[in-house]
Amino acid sequence: MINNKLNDNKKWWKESVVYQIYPRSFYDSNGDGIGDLRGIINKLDYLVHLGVDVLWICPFFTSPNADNGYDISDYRSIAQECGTMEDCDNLLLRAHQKGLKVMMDLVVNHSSDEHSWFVESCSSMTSNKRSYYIWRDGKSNEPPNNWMSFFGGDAWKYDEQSEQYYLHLFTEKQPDLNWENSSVRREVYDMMEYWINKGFDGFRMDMISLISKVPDFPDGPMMPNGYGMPFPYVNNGPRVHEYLQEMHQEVLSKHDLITVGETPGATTDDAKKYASEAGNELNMIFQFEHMQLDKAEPGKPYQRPDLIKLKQIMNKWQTQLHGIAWNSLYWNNHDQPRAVSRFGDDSTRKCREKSAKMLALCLHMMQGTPYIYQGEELGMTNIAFNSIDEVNDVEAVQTYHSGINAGASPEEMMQVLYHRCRDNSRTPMQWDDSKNAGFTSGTPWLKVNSNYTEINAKSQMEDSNSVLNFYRKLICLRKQYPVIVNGDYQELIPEDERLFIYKREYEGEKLYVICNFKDEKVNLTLSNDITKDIKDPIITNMVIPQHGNILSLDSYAATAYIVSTKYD
Ligand code: ISL
Ligand code: CA
Repeated sequence: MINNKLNDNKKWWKESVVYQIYPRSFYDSNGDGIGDLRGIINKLDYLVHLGVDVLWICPFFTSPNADNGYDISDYRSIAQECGTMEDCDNLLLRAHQKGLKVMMDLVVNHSSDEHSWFVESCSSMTSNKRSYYIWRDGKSNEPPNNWMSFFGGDAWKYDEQSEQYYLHLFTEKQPDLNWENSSVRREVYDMMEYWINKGFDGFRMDMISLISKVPDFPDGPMMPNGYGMPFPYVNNGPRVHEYLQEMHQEVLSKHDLITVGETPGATTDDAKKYASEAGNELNMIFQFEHMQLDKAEPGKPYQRPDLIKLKQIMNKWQTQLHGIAWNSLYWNNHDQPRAVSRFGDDSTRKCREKSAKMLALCLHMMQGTPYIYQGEELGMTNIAFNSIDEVNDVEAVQTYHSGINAGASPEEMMQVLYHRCRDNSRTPMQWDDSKNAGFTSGTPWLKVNSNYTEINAKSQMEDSNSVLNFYRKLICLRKQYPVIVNGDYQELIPEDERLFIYKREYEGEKLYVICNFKDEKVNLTLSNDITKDIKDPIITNMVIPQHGNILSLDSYAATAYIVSTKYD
């Protein structure tokens, strides 16, 4: 009998794999050293070959680039270095012709200070744009409260002319929009419609959990550096769900879109509100818990993510959201270090390739929509910059200087950045082994990782055992086996410090996933039931010898089995 409830919940974005593009670093079509929209068009066949369904393209709108496009000065025009509106139309047309959907980045917690709204807002206290932003009086020559911006320093900037302060949770060139003002919300919804009409199929919503602030702006909990933390008063604020429900009613519900909200600090309970199956806000969110497991502090050895904790987090999200809300699955993005350098092992070529595949398998077999960040499918790694002069990332530069001011040495701070810097994932895409990894014929805006002669798309296309081809296979499997999309989730041996093993089940199909996260051989003794179930793996990153009930798992071994009991 067909289960109507499950059928109702069948959605294309649940069955899709998303590929994230950081346009500046993807492919440069005109030799100015900066990736652009035509560059993406040039590489569409690569993406089709990989098998992904949806592209998420980071911001390419007009911007002074204080934060690489996350500071937008005109929401309806294309940044000159990225191309033209015609390029954008062509990109949508070509992508759609090839069966790809395209989602854009919606950056509306803040705009650029060079946006005409902000310029007008500053121009006079009586301008009708004044309340598009968050202006407050100071307290006896001090800012309105003790908040620190997420990138360091005051979260308030003084404006001499009006003698008031404006709020900026990120850099001072990113003033926060005032969502309390219904005209601001209307502007945002109209702008979304504008891009939907052009053909965009969805939105990744930047820092969307920050759009509603506690109205009286209380001081935040004190941090050792003397600033207060704004987070408790700005994240998941009092009206955030009201706003998103309004956005849903006004815009999202009228179209068949994919939506994902960036929501740092979200718990599974928050996710059930933002991304409930009932569907009156978003399709899914990016949670951050697994991004907080490692620690890089000046002068201290780097602390890798702990597998037990990682498993607990994944387990929690997999089980608690099942049937209630939808997960997004990711190991990295343009703000995070490279997955293989952080959760895997990039110390040798062999370890890198094995562990990159292991991570891919572990994530892609879970329930949720997987996101691949450009270059992850090649096993691209972190980069060791020689000095801060080579770093572009505004957050990293601030971190570096505040570390130095607090007494750390440049070497210690560069070590911290080696593990944390957002530029780790922003180095140019490694297409081939020619100069600049084939990314540009000019001078790349950010240094290319010198390992491109060994890690690049061209050589991996030709090698059936490559990380790239492993990703292709994983994507194919998702289309083949409904258990991957729909199955429930149960973790096996949660107390094991080396292995991550889980089982999923759906309508007579069972899926077993076995991953060795460690650089050591592990003999795994299986129960009789499981031994009976597993025969030929549907995918594996190496040959895994089996003797009776024992699987010999070499370092970073990863394998998955599907058993169908449908016809038993
Ligand atoms: O991921 C982080 C740690 O390195 C965060 O500080 C990150 O910057 C934060 O998650 C915000 O992300 C988003 O909004 C920022 C922008 O700089 C990021 O690139 C974007 O993804 C402000 O728009
Ligand atoms: Ca260019």
